[in-house]
Amino acid sequence: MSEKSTVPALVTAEQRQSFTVYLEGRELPASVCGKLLGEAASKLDLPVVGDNVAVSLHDNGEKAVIHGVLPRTSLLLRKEAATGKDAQPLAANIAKIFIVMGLDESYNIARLERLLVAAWDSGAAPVVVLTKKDLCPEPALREKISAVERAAPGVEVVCLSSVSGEGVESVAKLLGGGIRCCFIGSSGAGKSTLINRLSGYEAAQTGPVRTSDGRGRHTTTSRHLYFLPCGGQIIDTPGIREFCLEYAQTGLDASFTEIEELAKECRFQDCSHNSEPGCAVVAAVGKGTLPAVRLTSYQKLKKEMLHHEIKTDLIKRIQAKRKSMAFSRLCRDGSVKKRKLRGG
Ligand SMILES: Nc1nc2c(ncn2[C@@H]2O[C@H](COP(=O)(O)OP(=O)(O)OP(=O)(O)O)[C@@H](O)[C@H]2O)c(=O)[nH]1
Ligand SMILES: [Mg+2]
Ligand SMILES: [Zn+2]
Repeated sequence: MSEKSTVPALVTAEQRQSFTVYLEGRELPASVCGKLLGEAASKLDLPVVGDNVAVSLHDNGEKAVIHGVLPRTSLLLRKEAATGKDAQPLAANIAKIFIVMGLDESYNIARLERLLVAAWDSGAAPVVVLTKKDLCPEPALREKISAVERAAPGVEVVCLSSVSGEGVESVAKLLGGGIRCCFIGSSGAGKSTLINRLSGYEAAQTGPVRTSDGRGRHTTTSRHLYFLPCGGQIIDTPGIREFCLEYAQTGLDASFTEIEELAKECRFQDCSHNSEPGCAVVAAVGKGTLPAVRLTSYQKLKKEMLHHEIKTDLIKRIQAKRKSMAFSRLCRDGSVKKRKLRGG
């Protein structure tokens, strides 16, 4: 059988099992070949938006079949609640992750801290984008920006209004050089509106927030990559309801660099910064050099992470035990059958 000739393409959209790929200046519908589906050990082996893939062309070049995924430079994963299920890949090969948060009801520091951990963990650099500046007058604006800067040490913070256009140019600048980025954030934060503002036309569908509580209506339902006039690429994602942290120690350390730095001075190497003697982190809170809220957030996320690790490990252990029990049953049944065949 002759081997199919393949060409490189970029995955630009994903809807359940079907994809859209970009090659030679146009977008084509694409599916995944049976071999790739069959050999995939988990979702991580299947294509995701931002992936460079090898495709063969069919139906007079109108359809593509994906045969392989090229190695990734970064991968943003969304961990679902600790059900033991695989993490869901959201976007691949991204240089920066823009965490989009509105300065309206969508403003939430605890959620931002959680998204920062996930972003750092992906291998891409996070940027915080505060939208709806037009809805937040001073002095609340200054206070909100300061709290964000405290929660995101060493991370660039951009403040803008997609309605007036103020500050939008700074996002376009960050996309310079044609880099690929991804927008994440809660529903209604203004991710798709900002993409439209950067595109110069209504590329993405947007929807109003609920008047009762300011929450979004989950307007964007699938991931989609947009090519922008500034040369950059943005992957728009649906609003995230929950983002569970699991095995994200690297991301946690990168998000709380000031605590990691202080922890080097703690008397005990495995100090939990609770009540151990000689704890430099607790001492910094006492002196007022580290805000108490930062330590509380760190402890909360760390506790949650450890809890999920234990729970997931427990699920894995139970699954392994079930498998080994099923295997020994199979062996036992096999020997019974053999004995019967031998007339034993
Ligand atoms: N006043 C104001 N409204 C904005 C701004 N950015 C977005 N909005 C409004 O916020 C609402 C939600 O915007 P979307 O862009 O659909 O939000 P999203 O983050 O894409 O939401 P999902 O697709 O549901 O995840 C829309 O009514 C927008 O017009 C802004 O900078 N200022
Ligand atoms: Mg949207
Ligand atoms: Zn300590």
